Amino acid sequence: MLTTIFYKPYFSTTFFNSKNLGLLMKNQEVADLLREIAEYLEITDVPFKPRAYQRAALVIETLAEPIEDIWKAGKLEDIPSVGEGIAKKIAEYLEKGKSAYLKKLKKELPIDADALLSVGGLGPKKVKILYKTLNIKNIEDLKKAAEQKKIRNIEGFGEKTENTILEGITFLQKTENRISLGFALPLAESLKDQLLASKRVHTAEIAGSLRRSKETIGDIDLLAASDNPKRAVEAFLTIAAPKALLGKGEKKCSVILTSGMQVDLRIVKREEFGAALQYFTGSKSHNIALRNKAIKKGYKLNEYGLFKRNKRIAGGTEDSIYKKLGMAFIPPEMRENLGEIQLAEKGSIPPLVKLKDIKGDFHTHTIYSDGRASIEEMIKKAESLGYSFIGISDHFGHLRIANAMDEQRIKKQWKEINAVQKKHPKIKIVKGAEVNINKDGSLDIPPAVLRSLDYAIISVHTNFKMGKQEMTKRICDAMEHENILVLGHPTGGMIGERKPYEVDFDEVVLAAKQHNIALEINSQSKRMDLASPLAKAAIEQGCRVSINTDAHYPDSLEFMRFGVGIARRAWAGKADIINAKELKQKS
Ligand code: DGT
Ligand code: CA
Ligand code: CA
Ligand code: ZN
Repeated sequence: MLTTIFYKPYFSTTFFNSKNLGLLMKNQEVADLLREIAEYLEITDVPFKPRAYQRAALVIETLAEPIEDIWKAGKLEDIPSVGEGIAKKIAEYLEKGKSAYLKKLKKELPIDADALLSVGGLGPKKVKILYKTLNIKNIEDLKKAAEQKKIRNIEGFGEKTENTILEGITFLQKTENRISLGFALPLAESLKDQLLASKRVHTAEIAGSLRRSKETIGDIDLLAASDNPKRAVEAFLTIAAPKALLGKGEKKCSVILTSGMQVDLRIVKREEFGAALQYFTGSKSHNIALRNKAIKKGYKLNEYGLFKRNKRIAGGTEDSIYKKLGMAFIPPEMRENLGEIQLAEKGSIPPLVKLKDIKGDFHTHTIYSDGRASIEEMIKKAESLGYSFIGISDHFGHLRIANAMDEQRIKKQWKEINAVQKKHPKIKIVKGAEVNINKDGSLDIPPAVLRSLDYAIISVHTNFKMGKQEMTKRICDAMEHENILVLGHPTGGMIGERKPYEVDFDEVVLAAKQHNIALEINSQSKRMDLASPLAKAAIEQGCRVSINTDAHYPDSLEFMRFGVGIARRAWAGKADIINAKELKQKS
């Protein structure tokens, strides 16, 4: 299972640049194909090969060039980690749109490997046993067998595993249709930009949970103002090229994109735009509370405006509505009916952290561990973002799959950092490491090396399955060590893939506060960890937060904005975020 942890989350933002939105789709398709092949090989117990396929998938998904171009130039084998065998399979897929090899693997092992492996607690070995003993081929079979208490009787499974499987299925069904903010936002922005460029609308805006920066999105809501709604809808349908049309009216439509994401578009009149934006931004409970405030004042509030008797008194802008209701403007991220309306009435909405407040990133990887770029490439990108510092935190220790560094390699890395630092004097490079928290709460790093770092990020990458108490003790014990700046991805969840491990979060917050360790908001698309409710709770307890990208590729440093959105949902101000301050000299 480790493989999925390290290879799945690193998604290049280049994939979603509007100019190559379509072109790089194939790269993702090919990466998905190779991963699926890897899964079948892993279940069939083929040695080494699965890892090779996974490596190739990771490389291809972050390529900035369309894979078809590379194939046409006959250069597939020039791609790092792509050998002759894998190149042949890619070529076949690009030529025919399918893979005979995968078909053969599926024939030999007729199960839905992808789905079964995404259930928490199930690895390749267990999937194989379940197939051999109970003929379990898909999630339905699995659920039925678990409910009928058949799984507990298989050797090596037991009642606990059976329950874990059932919980895993419930989790998947609850989350499978929600998409990470990190995937949905660039796509929605591209659609919005193209709609604006079509000149069929005056204005367009992203609404719904996406505008509120929620970590996962049910569907994309787009809103536009136009005098000719019918033509605006037609323009949108041409741009979106959906694979399915769920509904279409004079002023709206609802579609499913080829990526599977749902988009709702509504077209309104210019003078209604602010009211519609307010309404369709939600949240629903914020809107209900706001509508009640309006009623108390003798007004009526709906998606067309704020009305006194039947006269519209506000609605062109959101600002005008909040103002007429006697409130300060409420940032979309705060609109969850958690007390923000009362604050707005008192005029005391706190100033929230902004992307431009961010001075640097503490969590990044380079080719010294499992990153894809050199130290200098990462530094150059950080400089282009205007950062005053950047922390390099390659994995250290025994995590083989993450290509973790040992003492010799980290010393070599420091030399290179010193050299790069000389070439780039304007940005301060800090020497960090990401250290695995061992099962017993010790750290996978010799104390002397830990002390010689500028800082360490500690995180859980192994042994996710343990009791709540045990996990809490493990993490709190680990925080006792010196020189720790950040607890990385504190809950360990992966959106749509793995639920968070069990831990007493209040205890973690207390320990972090006591040792002056910041909790991370990891902005990697698959992680978004901490999510906003926990980040908010931590900040309320006086705990500090570090918003990091966990970038394994230069462009991934741009994931920072997702984390900032989550921090804003947590009502974070600049002072709550350790990387919204200049670096302190190490004492
Ligand atoms: P999602 O898509 O599940 O991540 O969450 P939202 O918040 O984007 O929800 P969605 O797409 O169903 O609706 C978009 C917004 O439209 C929602 O935030 C508030 C507004 N809205 C939708 N249905 C209702 C409703 O029945 N009453 C009120 N007051 N507002 C609604
Ligand atoms: Ca939505
Ligand atoms: Ca919607
Ligand atoms: Zn990392």
